[in-house]
Amino acid sequence: MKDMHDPAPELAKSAHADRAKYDEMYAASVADPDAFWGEHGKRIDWIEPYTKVKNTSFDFGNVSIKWYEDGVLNVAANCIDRHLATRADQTAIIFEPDDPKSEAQQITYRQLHEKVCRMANVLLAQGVMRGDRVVIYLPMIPEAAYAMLACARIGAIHSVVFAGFSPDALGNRINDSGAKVVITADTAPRGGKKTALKSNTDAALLHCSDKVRCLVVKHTGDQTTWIEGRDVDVKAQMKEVAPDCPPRPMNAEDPLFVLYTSGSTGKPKGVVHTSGGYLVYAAMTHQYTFDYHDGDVFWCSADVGWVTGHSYIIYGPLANGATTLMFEGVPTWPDAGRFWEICAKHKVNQFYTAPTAIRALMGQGREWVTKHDLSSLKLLGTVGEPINPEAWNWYNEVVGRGTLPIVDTWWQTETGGHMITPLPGAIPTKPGSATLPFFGVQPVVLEAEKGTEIEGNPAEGVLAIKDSWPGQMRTVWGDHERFEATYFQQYKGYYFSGDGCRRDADGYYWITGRVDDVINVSGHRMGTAEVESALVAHAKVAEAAVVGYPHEIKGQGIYAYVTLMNDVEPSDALRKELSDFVRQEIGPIAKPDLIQWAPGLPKTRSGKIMRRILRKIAENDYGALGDTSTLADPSVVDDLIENRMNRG
Ligand code: 6R9
Repeated sequence: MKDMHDPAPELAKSAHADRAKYDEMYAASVADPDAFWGEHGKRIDWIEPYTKVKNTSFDFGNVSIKWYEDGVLNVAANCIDRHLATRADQTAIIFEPDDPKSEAQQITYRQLHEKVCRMANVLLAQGVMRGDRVVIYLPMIPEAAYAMLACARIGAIHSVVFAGFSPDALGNRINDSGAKVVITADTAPRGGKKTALKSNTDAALLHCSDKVRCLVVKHTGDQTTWIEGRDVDVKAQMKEVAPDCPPRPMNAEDPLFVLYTSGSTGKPKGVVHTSGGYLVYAAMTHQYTFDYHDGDVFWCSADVGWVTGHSYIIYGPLANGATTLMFEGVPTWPDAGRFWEICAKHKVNQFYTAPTAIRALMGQGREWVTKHDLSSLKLLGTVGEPINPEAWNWYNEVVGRGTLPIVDTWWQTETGGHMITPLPGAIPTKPGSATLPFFGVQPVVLEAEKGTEIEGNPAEGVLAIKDSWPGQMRTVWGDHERFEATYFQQYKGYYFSGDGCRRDADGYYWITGRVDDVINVSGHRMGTAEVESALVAHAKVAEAAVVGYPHEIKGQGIYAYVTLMNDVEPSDALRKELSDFVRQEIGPIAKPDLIQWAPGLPKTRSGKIMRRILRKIAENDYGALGDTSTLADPSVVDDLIENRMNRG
């Protein structure tokens, strides 16, 4: 196993950046951010050019982030209209349906323009105005892209909710964002199974204002309930309205979308991204990190319900005039070769996925990969969680023929785009390291307790960022105080990522995972507090504590310690009942993998649950519990160890 992989010399020559260029651009980006981003902001079209570039403050109590603040643009026009003169007949979106026997669709930029305009006119006809929120609860189908871009076109703010989320989770997001409209589909096929999105939406809307309209994409044609006056057949309406809709001029700092993500406290927070800086950053990272060139076919296998889908299926690629692939299905259905079959079929050039998918496919054997012609592939990428070196090496050897560059991209919903990542023609990679910062990004390693910057290498601590970049989130929807408290309070003057990290002797960054109460299940963020509050909402549960534990495929699994009400008998049937309950409250990804009955939880005298201890027991590492002397009742720990669920 090699620990350093150099960029191929041919690639260094043809890539957007080689090492010298990276060094030069990086140095310029941090020496004079105004000049650097002033120049690179020109990569998109402005209706009125900006005269100011950066206006940002990380001072706790006065955090304010503005980029290009007097510029005027339209994001949808940047992703569609400006390409029409040169690439109207080029494919913008390739749609690969769940069922491999159904035909793929190629949607050109001209067709995309018409669909988005029609969808925008449908929204306008429903009374959606600039600044209104639209919740999108759709499968991975072209209509999801049309809906997002239609919102951008008319200045509405979209909030995409992952189709795997439950009615409750959907309802909470509709209410928190104050959405006027929700766009859904009849049913969503995925891996050969169907999710009843419309009936989930019906259930969610029972808890929302009766003014919320429900736009339904008839995707499978399955029968659904229909409420006259509230439900609208989107495809039928799209045929009725005009095929053109002028893009609305928007300020650079007008919100483009709100995306809910888990944090360390109970309620998911609405991460707000605005128009100008976000688009510049998504487009620039897409071009440089993936070394995207005109004519390439780019595939990001994420769901549009996650930030990765926003930035690297929709906004980054389309702003660059790329051909972007949308896949409705899953990597293992009908068989473990599906990803590679699609790469071969559509001659994919750059492929971007998550370590959890790689680990799941690794176990199925290399024939599923090698029987497909993957010669079109030029680059591989990963995102979502730290990639273990075994998975990196398998990806490299089996999929990448030992020669393709792998970009391990560290970033977050909050950051809008890649933050720490190798550039493929410039930076030698090491399996498991996200390597070096993107242009304009100034990472620092802080000493966790004191919050002081650790200078020199190697260093280990928590990862923070010293100054703003254009793709940074601006606020938490409706709660700027929470924004400041979450990211700027603990370490004054920095953006705190919530991740731990180490910087090695070469200055390379290695992300070690979350240091807060967030677990990363298959690359999806789950707040332990969210799962806990779902559990305690069950009538038989008195108390619950949730932690992560190492899981072979998912990266982290969900381990729940549950204290039952006095008169309740524990049983396996009750375990299943509680799991199903969490699934119903939040969605399948939040379902606990292991539930341990806990007669008591380890608490300090002030009543704080000592999660450190619970984590150790869940990791089956109970020999090293550390100091337990502050526990109110140390004997509960012995019981927990004896009845631990993970003995692997
Ligand atoms: C884009 C995305 C963010 C959290 C982040 C970190 C983990 C993402 C990673 C990674 C190690 C990588 N994470 N990429 N850890 N290496 N390349 O995933 O956004 O869903 O908000 O999650 O994911 O812990 O803090 P999001």
